[in-house]
Amino acid sequence: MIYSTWLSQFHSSFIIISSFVLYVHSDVPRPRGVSLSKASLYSPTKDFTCFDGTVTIPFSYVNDDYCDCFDGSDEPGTSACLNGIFHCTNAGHRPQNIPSSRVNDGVCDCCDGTDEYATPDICTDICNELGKEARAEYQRLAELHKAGSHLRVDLIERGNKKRHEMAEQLSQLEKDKAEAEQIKAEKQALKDEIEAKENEALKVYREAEEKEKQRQAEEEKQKNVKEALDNFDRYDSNKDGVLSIDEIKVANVFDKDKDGQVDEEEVKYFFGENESVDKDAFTSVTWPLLKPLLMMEQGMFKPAQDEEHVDPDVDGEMDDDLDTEDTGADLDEDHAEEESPREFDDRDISSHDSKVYDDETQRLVDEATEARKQYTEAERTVREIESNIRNIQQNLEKDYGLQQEFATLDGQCFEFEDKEYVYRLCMFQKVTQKSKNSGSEVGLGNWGEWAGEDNRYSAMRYTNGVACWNGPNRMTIVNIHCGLENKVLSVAEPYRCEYKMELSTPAACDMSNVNQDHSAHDEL
Ligand code: MAN
Repeated sequence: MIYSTWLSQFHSSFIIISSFVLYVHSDVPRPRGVSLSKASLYSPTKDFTCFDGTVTIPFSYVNDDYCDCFDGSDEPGTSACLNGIFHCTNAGHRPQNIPSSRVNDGVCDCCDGTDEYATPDICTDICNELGKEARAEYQRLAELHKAGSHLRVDLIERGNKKRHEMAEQLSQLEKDKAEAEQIKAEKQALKDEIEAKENEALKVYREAEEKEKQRQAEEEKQKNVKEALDNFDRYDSNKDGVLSIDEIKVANVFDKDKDGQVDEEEVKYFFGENESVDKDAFTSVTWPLLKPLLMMEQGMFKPAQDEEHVDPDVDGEMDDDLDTEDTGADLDEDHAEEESPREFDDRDISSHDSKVYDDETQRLVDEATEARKQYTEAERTVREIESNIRNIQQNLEKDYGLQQEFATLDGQCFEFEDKEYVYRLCMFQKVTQKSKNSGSEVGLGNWGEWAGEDNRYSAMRYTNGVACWNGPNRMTIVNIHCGLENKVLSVAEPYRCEYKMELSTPAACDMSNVNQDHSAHDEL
């Protein structure tokens, strides 16, 4: 109540003329800015109720340049309401709705100029001209779509056939897969059975191998002890069975840092916390530390540790330390043995070929090898079939248009060249850009989805291309137009690393799209 009282006071203070200015172009009288379809809602003999139903006002308040309705419906012909809509009839061309804020703003928005009624001189009615052009364009499009739709029918037929074939292939592959899995299971059973026998037969050899290893390890140990003791005797000059600090001070090999003397640190290194070592301590503590140094001096061993710990400089004195032919020979032999392959060192059954087994074992090994081979092949066959199934399923899941009109285009590639690049669009796969200078190829996106606004099949989106330097991943929108051939018409990069392609294809020649435009046109 308060609101309407306030309203009537407000309105009474204006001399309102504009609300009575009716748009007389049409047979149906209606306020300025009102479309034919809404004319009945504005009756001069009744109060006006805003479209949202919230307020009812005297009809004289309509188009009085004061906004009464929240939805702007009382001011279709003025710019008083921020959310108002001004309708221009545009006789001779298409009617148009514009935001009422553009009314009398000095810019001709409607081709009939009615939006600038306050200064009628600034706009000329160009609707007939525009209408003529639009009709000619419509005609051209209609003819193009008509011609293209024959090709489209063919694409639809082929697309459906392709889909049908894919479905058939899929069911065949499902059968093949079941068979292949059966074969794989059989081969596995065969392999397991033969491998069990093979394992049994090889057990003897493995045990022998194990024993041989232990024997060799023992032999090695003994050799090492002997070597240690031989060396102990070399340095134990007074032959008292104990190696003292004085005794090692004269042997240059203990001068680990090669500074010309065996100092305390070196003694500690070789003797632990002791003043001397007996044969046992020498074998277990000193010898493992000393042996690598001797080997190094012989050029047989290079430790993996830091270079700093290794002084490769071997002088004459060092040679003196090693002049016992026995020691050198021992080390040589040792080294040679390290390198030589051991008879049963390899537990990998497949490499048992080079080994000598008794005939029965060899037969089992051969049989098992063959069974393993056959199983691996059966396994590979299953994997291949599964991969084919996945590919077909992925294709079957793809949206190739309401009538499969885009199906045959899948995988077809079209190129476009500009000054710098060769662009390549592989339908439903990816878009690339190849520099003419460097020849390097950059991915501009992989098939993502249909992205048209009114008609989803009017644009494709390819996403997740190569990342733009300091920016997002490259992406491409492909706008699809009706055309008699499949062709990339143009490529642009409106924003950095965002590409726009125009593609013509008969798959998009659909008369119903043109007819939609035409029906809008008919509203005239
Ligand atoms: C390349 C091309 C261009 C792109 C720049 C962005 O030169 O992919 O299209 O704009 O990289 O750094």
